[in-house]
Amino acid sequence: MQIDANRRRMLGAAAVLGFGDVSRVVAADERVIPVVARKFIFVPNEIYLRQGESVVLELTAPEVTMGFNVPGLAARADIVPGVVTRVRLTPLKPGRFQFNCDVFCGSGHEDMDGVIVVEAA
Ligand SMILES: [Cu+2]
Repeated sequence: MQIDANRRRMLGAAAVLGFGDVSRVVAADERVIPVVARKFIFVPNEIYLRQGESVVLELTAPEVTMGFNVPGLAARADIVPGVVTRVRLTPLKPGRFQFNCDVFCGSGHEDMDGVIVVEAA
């Protein structure tokens, strides 16, 4: 099917580059990790992935609009209340990648951060 072919190409590109993309679709074999952004913490704020594993973060923000930014994995998204924002990550290198909220959400915003730990396959 044409859609499947396009989707495979997109996933292939993501796998080569190791970037994150904002997606509406979750494949059956992908691990889904819910992440809640609240004033002023991400829950969880430590996320463990395996090198080469494709996962989808399901981001929600119950209070106000938040940002989710992982510069080391080239992934970022706005998280708007009432909307589930999905970000696919396929990290190709092990390491520790800091993430933070990059949308000002009040005093305490500066402390909103966390880490994605990618374990070697
Ligand atoms: Cu913030």
